[in-house]
Amino acid sequence: MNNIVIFIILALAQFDMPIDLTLYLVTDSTPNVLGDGDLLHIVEEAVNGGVSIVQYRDKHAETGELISMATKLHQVTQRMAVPLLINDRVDVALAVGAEGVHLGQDDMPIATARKILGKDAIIGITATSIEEAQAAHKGGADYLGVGTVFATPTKEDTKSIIGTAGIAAILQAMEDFKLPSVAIGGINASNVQRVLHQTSISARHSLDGVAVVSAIVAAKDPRKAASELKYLVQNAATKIYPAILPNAVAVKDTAALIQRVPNIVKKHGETNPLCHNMTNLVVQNFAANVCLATGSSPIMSNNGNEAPELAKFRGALVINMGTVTSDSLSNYLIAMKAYNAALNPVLFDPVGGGATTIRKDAVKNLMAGGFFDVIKGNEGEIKTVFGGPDAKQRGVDSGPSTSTTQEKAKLVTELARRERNIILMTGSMDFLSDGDRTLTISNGTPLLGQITGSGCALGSTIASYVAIHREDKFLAVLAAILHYEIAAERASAQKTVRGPGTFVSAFMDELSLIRQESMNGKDDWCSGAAKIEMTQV
Ligand code: 3NM
Repeated sequence: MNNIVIFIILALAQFDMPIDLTLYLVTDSTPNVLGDGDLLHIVEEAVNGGVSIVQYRDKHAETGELISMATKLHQVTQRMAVPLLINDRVDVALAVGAEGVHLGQDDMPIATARKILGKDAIIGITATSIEEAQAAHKGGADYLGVGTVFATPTKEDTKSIIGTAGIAAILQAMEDFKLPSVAIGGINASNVQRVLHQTSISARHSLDGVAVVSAIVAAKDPRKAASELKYLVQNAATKIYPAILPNAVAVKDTAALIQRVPNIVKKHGETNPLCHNMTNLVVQNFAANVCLATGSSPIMSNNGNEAPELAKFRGALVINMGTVTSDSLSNYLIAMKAYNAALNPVLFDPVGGGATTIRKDAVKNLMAGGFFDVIKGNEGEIKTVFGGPDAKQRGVDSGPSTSTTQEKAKLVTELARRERNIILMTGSMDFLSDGDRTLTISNGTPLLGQITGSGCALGSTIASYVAIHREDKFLAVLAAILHYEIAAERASAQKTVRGPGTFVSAFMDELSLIRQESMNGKDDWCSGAAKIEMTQV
């Protein structure tokens, strides 16, 4: 057999295999993305770097031009044994013998395209909603392009930005008839692993890959960009921001959880982690003192540009939206990216998140801009993060609750499952969930509600605990809460405490004493006082 025949057999065999969506390149010939680059060369480099499937997308070229470029691209992709799909144009795909097409919701119906292209052609469909995804499956699509994940300058007329939560909802709805799926919109090397983590409902229901335009086409070195993205996609399977490490056991028994807490408090005191606070002006002093008393090393810096350097330490970042200003958001985003990239934990306290349009938008932008290991807030704030009709809030306080215990437990559990992180909803009873375990915690004292910043300083305490106990972040958060709330109980029980003023100083002392007791191997401060209960959702 000569080489050409061997090559054709290999190429045909390749397309009988399941479609490999790991790294899906969509081309763009507009000056904003392609610049003065040579598309043919870029595609060749990208495939060499690891792109597994290519879609030729050009919304402006005339038919003749499309056929000419598609023919050249097809020669490249055939040589490299990856499929070439044509965006929208079934006629062009047919003319050049491409392996298939990618169709939008307003393009030719799948059945018609199938009739024209035949049963072996690859037909992909763009889906923005569960309904569109289900219709595509019914119509016989071979894969889905789901999005738009994040707003992107590459395509400004997208139907809707659905975020990682929207992608996860589509994947979940397709549970029974899994169609290979790839996400698109604003994906690049800095967020691809988070996208894969947050959309992966389970091993069975996760994305098969990601589709990118500018992250490769506009890259200085498309081969390097593709190879880096491929590596990140393939290694995201190890779950980059897990709530619990694979070798750790998710302890569910409350007595066993309580038993583990003093040791974690000890470890926290011994490790003295950095706690980087981007917090509001009202609580900076109080939060810094709480950090010192509990055993972390505080830095209060709202300048995002300091974060890349600070993120090199194995500490944690707190983003507390308490006094959000016009330039806060960009600083938060820079800092969050730095901590995400260093795989150090980030805690989000969406203070007053539902109170104004500016804060609601800030919550949305931050949720799209990075990964939060822990989101902590009162009921109003957690409802804002969850979204939907209940997301209203007056001021920064939660206001009277209208939800039952079961409803609150369900809210935190669903949000933790959706965001694939830890959710803490504070109140007279706290609700803590990692999506698998949901606890209520009834420690604390009403005096905590009479001093400013007690919730914010709890956020700082939690963040530094997560930094030192990454193997089970849920347990780390529980340890921080118990340290904090039992200290408050002990302070409030003292004879010298007559109100909020004397409470603050006694509270600082008790935070420090509990740390010292734990470092001396004592655990009775916790075992006799912790009031936690596991809730079934
Ligand atoms: N389709 P980038 S978003 C081609 O949502 C395309 O269906 C989208 O470009 C959709 O990777 C998009 O540069 C552009 O953000 C994606």
